[in-house]
Amino acid sequence: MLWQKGFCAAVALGLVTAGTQAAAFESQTWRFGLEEIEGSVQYEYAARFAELMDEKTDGAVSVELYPYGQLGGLTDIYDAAQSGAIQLAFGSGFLGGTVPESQIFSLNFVLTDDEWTNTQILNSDEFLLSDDFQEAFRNRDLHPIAVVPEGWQVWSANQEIRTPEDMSGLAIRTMDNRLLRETYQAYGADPVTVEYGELYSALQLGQAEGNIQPVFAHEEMAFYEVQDYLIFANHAQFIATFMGNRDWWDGLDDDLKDVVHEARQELVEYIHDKQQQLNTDRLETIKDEGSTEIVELSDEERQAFAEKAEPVRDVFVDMVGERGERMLENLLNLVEEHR
Ligand code: 6CS
Repeated sequence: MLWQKGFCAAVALGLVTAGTQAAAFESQTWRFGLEEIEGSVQYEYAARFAELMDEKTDGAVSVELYPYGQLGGLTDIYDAAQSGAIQLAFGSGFLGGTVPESQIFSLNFVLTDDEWTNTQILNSDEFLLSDDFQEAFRNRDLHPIAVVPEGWQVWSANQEIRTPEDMSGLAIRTMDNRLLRETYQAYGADPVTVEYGELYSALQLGQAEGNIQPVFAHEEMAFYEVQDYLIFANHAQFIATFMGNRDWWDGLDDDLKDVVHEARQELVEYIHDKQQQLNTDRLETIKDEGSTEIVELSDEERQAFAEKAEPVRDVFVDMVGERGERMLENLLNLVEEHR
């Protein structure tokens, strides 16, 4: 069953009162590596998580945030989480090399057209707590705690894109995973991989001709300044997984694990509202600046991309095997139930 908005937070708050009354927690510091800079969706999530942990443990648990750049590049963050050098991290597109099954979030035209419905499906017990999803991370020394959609992915380019033909040969930058490269090749593009922190100059110098980000990132990383068009196809949401080091997680007291689960439940609605607000506000900033053309694809135009994206589901299954196949089947069934 999907939650009504407001209901999940209320339930979680009820649990908080019951869950934290008796427990006294040992003083500890958790380091949290982010793939994004201060002011981003991941930063807002982590900052609220830190506040909640502080409140719920009477100050015993302190969460330190390490925004993008402080721990090195993206894969350095995942390495640090796998080794236990940091306890917590976000992982999204670049995580495909570490947790191949996480590329399920890179598939296009799989979820519904409603962001709140998708957020609930991805955080439901049936998906998040399924053995297959949990094992995909746990077999790589990580433990998935929550799934965080950060807004619709939006293309940018120096030309209008309405059809796959318009994308032909475009050196569009994708995050480093095979699924994304296969998807954009299926659209006819010629994808290139660039680290997040090097992307502005790659776009400026023409080494990359197009980009794929949620609006807040196009704005806060200033990518839109070196691209002429923002193109809304609502083909996928940007999705990150909030995860911990597996052995660290397994070593936590059950009371503390319960507190983390209470926090993650409260954060489902909090971050959904926050990401929508950030993406809406930052689109206004881009529009006010006045140098970017906004293009919205019609349902018919989207359909042409959806048809090309469908066979890439088989690539995902070939790449990640039976566990991935079951994960995709599970996700498609949940989407079908809630569409
Ligand atoms: O495109 C990227 O590499 C990055 N974009 C966002 C919005 N978050 C993290 C990710 O690595």
